[in-house]
Amino acid sequence: MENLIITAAVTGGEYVSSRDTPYVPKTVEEVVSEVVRSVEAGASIVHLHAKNPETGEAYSGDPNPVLRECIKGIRARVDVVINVTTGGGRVGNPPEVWDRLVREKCLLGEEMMSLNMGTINRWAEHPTGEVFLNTVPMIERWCGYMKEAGVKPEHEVYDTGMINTCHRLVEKGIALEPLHIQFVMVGRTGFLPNIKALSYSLDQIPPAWTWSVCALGRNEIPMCTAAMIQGGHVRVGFEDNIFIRKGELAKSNADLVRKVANIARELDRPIADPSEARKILGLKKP
Ligand code: KMH
Ligand code: ZN
Repeated sequence: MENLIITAAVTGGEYVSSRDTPYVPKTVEEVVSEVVRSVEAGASIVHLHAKNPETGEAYSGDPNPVLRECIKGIRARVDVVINVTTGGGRVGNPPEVWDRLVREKCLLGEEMMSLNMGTINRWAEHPTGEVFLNTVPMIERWCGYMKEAGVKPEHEVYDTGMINTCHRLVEKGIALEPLHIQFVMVGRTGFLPNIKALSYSLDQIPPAWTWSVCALGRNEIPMCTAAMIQGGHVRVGFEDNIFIRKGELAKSNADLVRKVANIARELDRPIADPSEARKILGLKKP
């Protein structure tokens, strides 16, 4: 089995703000500190969204200058693979500008970006409304921009049909194999977070593709454990879960990283550092 890649989704993304937990990072400096703590605890990838520095909500407006500042701060302090969201960055930005914002994100010089593989009803309340819009033409264009810029997509798959869309990208020559898939087990409107759904999904992808799992709330740690056992990689962090155990808020993303790292150690699964993660995913350091 490959060493375990732990992704830390530290910012809370677009669903988690200071209303939910006082520990969510809001300012650039807070985001950078959470990244450093998470890397020290075992994360080799960090997934970034831009945040409103007062409220911890999604940044409304052009997220790219904020992301640039976060990246600069992270690069000054720690080596880690940076994965920039393309699913976020829509609050306050009409659909006509999304393409330009994604193109500009490809030029931030980072190694990975999320690529959401289909339209889905929102699984929780969201400021942009009820639908998370990711049409096939959007996916194809954005994958093309990433390919041009040498950025590796993390294909975010929320249900089984989206696996077919991944295969179509390969057939059309838009995505280069081996793909890296993130099974985003949000429940409600997408995959239920259970082992049967995961096993079925694994049967649909070639063995050479790499894959990871994230799940929300109390399902995060059990589904990450299921992934670890089957040779997959994991993602934890405030974007998906703010509790370290029932009724107790995690004080830092690093607590969640440490929790899965400890489980990996108990399972005798070594943890990948950033350079091992780059080898596993075929990344070129920026
Ligand atoms: N918020 C997660 C459930 C993205 O940022 O593009 C999925 C995600 C997607 O992280
Ligand atoms: Zn995200």
